[in-house]
Amino acid sequence: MSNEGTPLNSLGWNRQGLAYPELKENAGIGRVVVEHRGAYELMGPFGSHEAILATSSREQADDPTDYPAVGDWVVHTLDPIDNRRLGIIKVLPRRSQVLRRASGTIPVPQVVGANIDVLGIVVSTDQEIDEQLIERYLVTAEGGGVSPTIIINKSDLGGGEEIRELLVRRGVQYPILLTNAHKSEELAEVAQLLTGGATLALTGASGVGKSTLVNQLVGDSVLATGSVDSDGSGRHTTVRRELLVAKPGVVIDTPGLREVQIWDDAGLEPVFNEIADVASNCKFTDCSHRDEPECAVTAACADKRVSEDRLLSYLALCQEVQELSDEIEDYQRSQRRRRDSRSN
Ligand SMILES: Nc1nc2c(ncn2[C@@H]2O[C@H](COP(=O)(O)OP(=O)(O)O)[C@@H](O)[C@H]2O)c(=O)[nH]1
Ligand SMILES: [Mg+2]
Repeated sequence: MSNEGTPLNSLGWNRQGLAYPELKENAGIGRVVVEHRGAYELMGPFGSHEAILATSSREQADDPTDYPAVGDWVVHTLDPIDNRRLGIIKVLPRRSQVLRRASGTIPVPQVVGANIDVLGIVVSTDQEIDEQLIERYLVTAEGGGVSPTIIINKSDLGGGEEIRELLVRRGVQYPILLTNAHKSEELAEVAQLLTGGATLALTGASGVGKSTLVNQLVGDSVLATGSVDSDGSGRHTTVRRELLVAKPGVVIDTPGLREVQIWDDAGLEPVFNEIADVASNCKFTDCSHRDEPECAVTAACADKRVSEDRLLSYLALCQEVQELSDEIEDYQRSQRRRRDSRSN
């Protein structure tokens, strides 16, 4: 592992809005560039290092979101704590995060990316466009305080403008960029997203061109491209890092973002604001916009002020959130029961 230090500002520290904390001797600050099974790789002024949680921070982590994630700023020891790896003492407060439901049967959240300014939702002209999936990503971004931008890649193959029109006509109200990832001179608008040390995370289906985009932004072929398995396995990659310096900012190509089950409803209102606006006129404040009388949303849908596709997408996500919150409640109840029976 290279031990050349990277200045904090090259990693986007200036965007974090944190005063440099007072550190004990023998401690430093780094950014998490990849996480694998409870071990982390950090980059910072002290070089690139593998790190694990120090006991103190393990004890303080009582929620899955307390653990470090790619993009986090952490305070770490300067010396190994297990002969090999540095210890992560503390995760610094996040300015934003991308949350999803962790895979597995237990309903718990997982931070797949932290301190992200822009989520680039990448689609490509040679793949079917899934508007509902795009909306799911938009909700995920908004819910975590991240600004989304839709990137329609492979515009050189044609059909990009049509996809843009489709999304605009549908009612998607976010910036949409057309790109050809093979031509760095056509990526000025994407490069613009890195202004001022911003962190741009890219998400989207396999094969849309995320790694090609990252390589162009970094200015080096650091990530393998081509027909990669959805989990990126079985391929040689030149780096294992997910977070890369792309002056003046930072880019993240996070496999964990490729599947998102939304964790909460925070992002629904901003993404579907035309529905939220009308919904305030429904007769019932808890109207589900399905079959209640005097529902302003179904009325708006009937006279085409709200698109039916958008409403269906919105209702599907609402239902998903509802089911998740029921599941969380069940889970917490069973945990309480288990605790009670143990203490009796
Ligand atoms: N024509 C065209 N091909 C592209 C473009 N961007 C990426 N590709 C190709 O699409 C394939 C998948 O790209 P890759 O970056 O690995 O996609 P990822 O799975 O999203 O990371 C590769 O063969 C790239 O060369 C583009 O803008 N135009
Ligand atoms: Mg890739």
